[in-house]
Order: sequence, then structure tokens, then C-alpha cells
Amino acid sequence: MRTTTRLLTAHPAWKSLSKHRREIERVHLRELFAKDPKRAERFTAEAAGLFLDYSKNRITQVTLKLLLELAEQSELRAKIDAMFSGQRINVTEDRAVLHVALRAPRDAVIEVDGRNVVPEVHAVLDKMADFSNRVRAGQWKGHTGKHIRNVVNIGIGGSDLGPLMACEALKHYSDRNLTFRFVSNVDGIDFVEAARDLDPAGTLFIVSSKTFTTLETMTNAQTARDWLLKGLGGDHSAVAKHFVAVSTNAARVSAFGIDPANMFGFWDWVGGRYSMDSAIGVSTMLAVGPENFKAMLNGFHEMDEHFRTAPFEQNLPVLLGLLTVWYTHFFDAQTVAVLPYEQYLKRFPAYLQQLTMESNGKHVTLDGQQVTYDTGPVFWGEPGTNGQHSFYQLIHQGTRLIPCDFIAFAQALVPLGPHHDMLLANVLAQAEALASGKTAKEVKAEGAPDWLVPHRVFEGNRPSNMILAECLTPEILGALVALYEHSDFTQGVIWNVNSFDQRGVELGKALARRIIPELESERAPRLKHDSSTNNLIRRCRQIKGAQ
Ligand code: G6Q
Repeated sequence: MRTTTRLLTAHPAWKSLSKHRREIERVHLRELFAKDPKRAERFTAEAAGLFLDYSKNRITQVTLKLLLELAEQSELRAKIDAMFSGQRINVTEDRAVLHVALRAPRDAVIEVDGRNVVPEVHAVLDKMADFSNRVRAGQWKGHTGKHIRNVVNIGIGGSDLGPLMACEALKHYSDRNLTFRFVSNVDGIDFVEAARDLDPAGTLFIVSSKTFTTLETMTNAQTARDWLLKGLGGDHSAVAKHFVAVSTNAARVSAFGIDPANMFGFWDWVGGRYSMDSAIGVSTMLAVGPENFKAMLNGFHEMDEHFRTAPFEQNLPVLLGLLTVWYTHFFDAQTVAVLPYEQYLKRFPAYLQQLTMESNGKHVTLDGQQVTYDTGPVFWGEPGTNGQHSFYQLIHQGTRLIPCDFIAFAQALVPLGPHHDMLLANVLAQAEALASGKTAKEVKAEGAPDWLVPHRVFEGNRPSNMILAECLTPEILGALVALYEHSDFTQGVIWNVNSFDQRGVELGKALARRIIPELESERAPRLKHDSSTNNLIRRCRQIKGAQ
């Protein structure tokens, strides 16, 4: 399907925003708060257990109105409806984009090519639940009759980052009798370290790969099978008790030697980075049990419904997405820092990096025109308070504008003396300091000598969002992930790019396939790369003693 759309920069709201930006360039957040005692109430919104305070952004009501107009002029509403109704909005791969169907309730109807996909989704969820219950109850035993104590997910990218993040995020709710490991890197050390203290008789491997062709995953799966068979005396029938697969490719699963009865399926309308709530999440379900997994899906669904139905001015993903567009274009912000003040969310920024950067790291519009504006920013971050003792310096006093998303929880999952209040005080203080800063007058009043004053001044006026929830539950995790999925979608619509393909990862993969035999061959290969790559290949061969 090919469409020709109006260029983003031709939208009237875009032009008004460009003009408006010049008007508020010099306005300080301190002034905005001083002028409007109701600012905090005005710029907050709430849904699915998440409270978003976006009042510490460099915006006024005029900014918000213009950004909302930009969303309308970009036909965001129609595009949301197109996604939720199963239209093939992933035009370059001719696919529907229906991760929202993965968390739809059992009685919902969502059709792809005239077929309701919701019953299939629930059939897989039921199969996952049955399997998880059997493993957790010790009914699913290893080949020698031992209980399964270790679960190793083998996958990469979308088949790794989501379950890895979710298992960590929901550790508090997990069965501590089970150990979870994640092997993704083709660097053999990843497998070696994951397996070194495991007993093969009590270990279950989940080979997670949508295509079941991915080099890293298939290499690691093969290594895992060899390791298992070696550990269990070479009996091939052991594979059936120690390997299950998550894939859309039954033929390849079977060719690998995994009984298709032990395969959990999903569909081509689930993109890898949107798949943590599909069967790709079976490790998460094993960890936390089917009830908690369902609770997570409910949280996703609640945010989906909010995104689909709430007016844009109260719509959390729309607001978050528009603010990213605002800073990317009108303040030249190159990055967004995501800073969870919750140790269990330590992998959340890494997860978001794939979600956001694979989705909107695009240089052409849906109709193939080179964009004339920046698209997806770099997402990065670390859990608080650790970052405060390293890179926050640059956010506070550096020369770049770095919008921050702070994520905080009013209650600790495991209260421990004064820790949680200290944690909360820190996140609130950071957002306040970034917004208000500290003037030269204030520094002088503290008695600083004149020469030291400039070093101790904080400009402030540095924007942040605060995403606050009661505490980290499975529902909240689902809502949080859906918030970013849909914020990403909003940005992709404004930029008019396809947020659902990832062609940019292909070229390197293809070249690696060519270089592997060049490194492995016994005879010196005829190299036809650039001279740098040729030299590096020769040097690596020499070091390992090849010709
Ligand atoms: C995500 C991407 C990518 C994918 C991996 C693994 O959106 O598609 O990260 O998840 O390349 O692919 P397989 O699941 O097919 O092994």
C-alpha cells in the first residue's frame, strides 16, 4: 500500500509551533510556576494507575494546544483506529500491527483479514498457563525425573529484552525456587556463564525466536542442546523434556528436534519488540505464575483502552509522545533519559532502547521520502539514585538539553527502614533542581566567593516528566510498557514513519554471514571488502594462526 501524505513541516500547527518556540525560548520554568499557582494541576493526567505530572516542561497552554492540533493534523485518531482494527499499517512488511490483541479480554473481537484472532491468543495463553503450572508444581520433570529448578531463555532482541526486563521487574512476585537466566549474545561467554553452575537434569531451555532462523539464537540453542546431551549421557530423547520453543515457525522448531506439542505460537502481526506479552513471555509466566501474568496483561489493556478512547489532552501516551516531538524539533534535543527510581526496573531503560529506537530510528517517511527533520531520539538511562553520582552532572550543568522521564513509586515493595523515603526524596529533588536551578544571587547569598559563583550556578529550566504510581505491581508494569509503546506510536505518526519494521539491522547481519567463512576457512580467502575490513580480517586470522 502506498500513500502520499502532506509533509510534517507543511502542517499549519507545525508552522505555528516554530513561531511559538521563539516566544517561549527565554521563559523560565521558575517564572511559569510563579505566574500560575495552578500549573501543577493543569499539566497532570492519570490513567491505569499511572499519574503523569508534566508541568515541569517548557510549555504553556498555547504550546499544548498547538501540539494537540499537530496530532489532529497528523490524523493520529484515524491512525490509532487503523492499528486497533487490524489494518496493515506496517506497510513495508504488509502486516497488521496488533500487539494490543495480545492483551484483549477473552470476549473481545479483533479481526485480521476477517478472522477474529482473540480466541487464538487465549488458546496460547491457556497452554502457557497449563505448562507454567505444571513446571511450577514440579509435575513437569526432567529426563531423569528431577524437578526443573532452572529456566534458561535463549533469544535475542525482542525475544530477550522484554522477558529479561519483566522477570527482573517482577522478581518480587516470582517463585524463588526457580532460577532464571537469559542467554542472547553469540559471544560464547554468555552461554558459558549462564550454564556454569547449572545441573542439566534440572534445567529447562526455552528457545524463543519468532523466525527460528536467527544466527545468535540458533547457535546458542545448538550449544545448549550439546551441553544438555553431554550432561545427561547422550540420550537424544532427553531433548523433549528439557527444550520448549516459542516461535511462529513450526517447521523449523520441529527440524531442530523440539516436539511441536512443546511449542508456543504467536503471529506475524506481533513485532519482536512488542512481544513480551505474547508467548515470548513464557519465562515471565513461569517466574510469576499465570495469575500475575494475567494481571500484567490487564494493565497493558487498561492503558490500550485509555490510549484508544481518551481525549488527547488527557491521553498519557499522546502527551508523552508530543512532548518528545516538541523537544526533538524545537529544542534540538538528541536524547531522552529514562530514570526509574526502582531497582527492580533496572533493565527498563535497556528494554525501552529497543522499543523506541528500533521503532522510530527511521530516515524516510511512509511513502519513501527522505525526512527533512529529526526522528527518534536516543533513549538511555539508569536506575536512580546511581545516575545521580555520575551522568546527572551533564544533565544539570552541561550544554545539552536532555528531557528526563522520572519513574517513581510512592510505596516500596519491600519496606526497609528509611530507604524508600530517601529514594523518593531524591527523585523529587532531582526534578525540582532541574526545573528551578540555582541563580547567581542565591549562590552569592550562601557566601560563595565571586570567582566560584559561575561554577555553582544551575541554570535550571531543564524539562522532566514525573511518572508516579502507588507501587510496582504486574498491572503497573503492563501499563508502563503500553504507555511507552503508544507514546512511540504517537511519535511515529507525527513523523510519518513506519514504526514497525527494522530494516536497519539487516545490512550488518548479511555482512557478518559473509565474513564468518572468511574467518573460518583454512586457506587464505580472497577478500573483497574495503581495505580496513580486509586488514582487520587478515589480522584476526593471523592472530589465531591461520594462513
Ligand atoms: C524486534 C526485532 C528483533 C527481533 C530479533 C530476534 O522488533 O524484530 O529484535 O526480535 O532479531 O528475532 P527472532 O525472534 O526471529 O529470533
